[in-house]
Amino acid sequence: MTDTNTGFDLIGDIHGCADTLQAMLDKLGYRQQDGIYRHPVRRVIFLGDFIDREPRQREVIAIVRPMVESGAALSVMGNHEFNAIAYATRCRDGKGYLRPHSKKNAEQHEAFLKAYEGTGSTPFSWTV
Ligand SMILES: [Mn+2]
Repeated sequence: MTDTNTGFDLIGDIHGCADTLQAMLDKLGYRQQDGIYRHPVRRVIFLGDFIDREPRQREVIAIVRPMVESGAALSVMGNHEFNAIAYATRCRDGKGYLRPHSKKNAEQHEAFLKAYEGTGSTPFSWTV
Protein backbone atom coordinates (compact mmCIF):
# COMPACT_ATOMS: atom_id res chain seq x y z
CA MET A 1 0.00 0.00 0.00
CA THR A 2 1.22 3.49 -0.76
CA ASP A 3 0.71 6.77 1.07
CA THR A 4 -1.49 7.93 -1.79
CA ASN A 5 -4.08 5.16 -1.27
CA THR A 6 -7.35 6.85 -0.46
CA GLY A 7 -9.63 3.90 -0.09
CA PHE A 8 -11.25 0.80 -1.45
CA ASP A 9 -14.15 -0.04 -3.72
CA LEU A 10 -15.93 -3.23 -2.65
CA ILE A 11 -17.31 -5.39 -5.47
CA GLY A 12 -18.98 -8.75 -4.99
CA ASP A 13 -21.18 -11.26 -6.78
CA ILE A 14 -20.01 -10.65 -10.34
CA HIS A 15 -21.17 -14.14 -11.39
CA GLY A 16 -19.87 -14.01 -14.96
CA CYS A 17 -21.18 -10.51 -15.76
CA ALA A 18 -17.97 -9.21 -17.36
CA ASP A 19 -19.71 -6.34 -19.18
CA THR A 20 -21.24 -5.05 -15.95
CA LEU A 21 -17.89 -5.35 -14.17
CA GLN A 22 -16.13 -3.33 -16.87
CA ALA A 23 -18.86 -0.68 -16.86
CA MET A 24 -18.61 -0.44 -13.07
CA LEU A 25 -14.81 -0.14 -13.09
CA ASP A 26 -15.06 2.57 -15.77
CA LYS A 27 -17.65 4.47 -13.74
CA LEU A 28 -15.48 4.23 -10.61
CA GLY A 29 -12.56 5.78 -12.49
CA TYR A 30 -10.45 2.69 -13.15
CA ARG A 31 -8.61 2.73 -16.49
CA GLN A 32 -6.74 -0.01 -18.32
CA GLN A 33 -2.96 0.34 -18.31
CA ASP A 34 -1.14 -2.46 -20.12
CA GLY A 35 -4.44 -4.38 -20.10
CA ILE A 36 -4.91 -4.11 -16.32
CA TYR A 37 -7.57 -1.93 -14.68
CA ARG A 38 -6.01 0.52 -12.21
CA HIS A 39 -7.12 3.57 -10.30
CA PRO A 40 -4.62 6.33 -9.50
CA VAL A 41 -5.33 6.21 -5.76
CA ARG A 42 -7.94 3.54 -5.01
CA ARG A 43 -8.05 -0.26 -5.01
CA VAL A 44 -10.82 -2.82 -5.33
CA ILE A 45 -11.58 -5.47 -2.77
CA PHE A 46 -13.40 -8.23 -4.63
CA LEU A 47 -15.77 -10.07 -2.33
CA GLY A 48 -15.97 -13.35 -4.22
CA ASP A 49 -18.52 -15.14 -6.39
CA PHE A 50 -16.88 -14.47 -9.73
CA ILE A 51 -18.26 -17.59 -11.36
CA ASP A 52 -21.52 -19.50 -12.02
CA ARG A 53 -24.79 -18.18 -13.50
CA GLU A 54 -23.84 -15.86 -16.40
CA PRO A 55 -21.64 -16.94 -19.34
CA ARG A 56 -18.67 -14.51 -19.41
CA GLN A 57 -16.84 -16.12 -16.50
CA ARG A 58 -13.47 -16.48 -18.21
CA GLU A 59 -13.54 -12.79 -19.07
CA VAL A 60 -14.29 -11.93 -15.43
CA ILE A 61 -11.29 -13.96 -14.26
CA ALA A 62 -9.16 -12.37 -17.01
CA ILE A 63 -10.04 -8.92 -15.60
CA VAL A 64 -9.80 -9.75 -11.90
CA ARG A 65 -6.73 -11.98 -11.74
CA PRO A 66 -4.22 -9.47 -13.19
CA MET A 67 -5.67 -6.75 -10.96
CA VAL A 68 -4.99 -8.89 -7.89
CA GLU A 69 -1.58 -10.08 -9.10
CA SER A 70 -0.48 -6.49 -9.80
CA GLY A 71 -1.75 -5.08 -6.50
CA ALA A 72 -4.59 -3.05 -8.04
CA ALA A 73 -7.06 -5.21 -6.11
CA LEU A 74 -7.44 -7.61 -3.23
CA SER A 75 -9.82 -10.53 -3.26
CA VAL A 76 -11.50 -13.12 -1.12
CA MET A 77 -13.02 -16.37 -2.29
CA GLY A 78 -16.78 -16.73 -2.51
CA ASN A 79 -18.78 -19.82 -1.75
CA HIS A 80 -19.18 -20.44 -5.49
CA GLU A 81 -15.39 -20.65 -5.97
CA PHE A 82 -15.11 -22.87 -2.89
CA ASN A 83 -17.80 -25.13 -4.31
CA ALA A 84 -16.10 -25.25 -7.73
CA ILE A 85 -12.77 -26.23 -6.15
CA ALA A 86 -14.49 -28.96 -4.15
CA TYR A 87 -16.34 -30.08 -7.31
CA ALA A 88 -13.00 -30.45 -9.16
CA THR A 89 -11.06 -32.05 -6.29
CA ARG A 90 -10.97 -35.81 -5.92
CA CYS A 91 -11.30 -37.37 -2.49
CA ARG A 92 -8.08 -38.87 -1.13
CA ASP A 93 -9.54 -42.36 -1.38
CA GLY A 94 -10.09 -41.79 -5.10
CA LYS A 95 -13.82 -42.41 -4.76
CA GLY A 96 -15.68 -39.41 -6.01
CA TYR A 97 -15.13 -35.70 -5.42
CA LEU A 98 -15.20 -33.48 -2.34
CA ARG A 99 -18.39 -31.93 -3.78
CA PRO A 100 -20.48 -34.77 -5.17
CA HIS A 101 -21.27 -34.66 -8.89
CA SER A 102 -25.01 -34.83 -8.28
CA LYS A 103 -27.52 -33.49 -10.80
CA LYS A 104 -28.15 -30.43 -8.61
CA ASN A 105 -24.44 -29.61 -8.20
CA ALA A 106 -23.72 -30.23 -11.89
CA GLU A 107 -26.52 -27.83 -12.83
CA GLN A 108 -25.17 -25.17 -10.47
CA HIS A 109 -21.73 -25.37 -12.13
CA GLU A 110 -23.03 -25.82 -15.68
CA ALA A 111 -22.21 -22.29 -16.88
CA PHE A 112 -18.75 -22.46 -15.27
CA LEU A 113 -17.95 -25.84 -16.78
CA LYS A 114 -19.19 -24.67 -20.21
CA ALA A 115 -17.00 -21.56 -20.02
CA TYR A 116 -13.89 -23.74 -19.61
CA GLU A 117 -15.00 -26.64 -21.82
CA GLY A 118 -12.19 -27.84 -24.06
CA THR A 119 -9.54 -25.57 -22.53
CA GLY A 120 -8.02 -28.35 -20.46
CA SER A 121 -7.82 -26.06 -17.45
CA THR A 122 -9.75 -24.00 -14.98
CA PRO A 123 -8.59 -21.04 -12.88
CA PHE A 124 -8.44 -23.53 -10.01
CA SER A 125 -5.85 -26.24 -10.25
CA TRP A 126 -4.70 -28.10 -7.19
CA THR A 127 -5.34 -31.36 -5.43
CA VAL A 128 -5.85 -32.12 -1.78
MN1 LIG B 1 -23.41 -14.74 -4.86
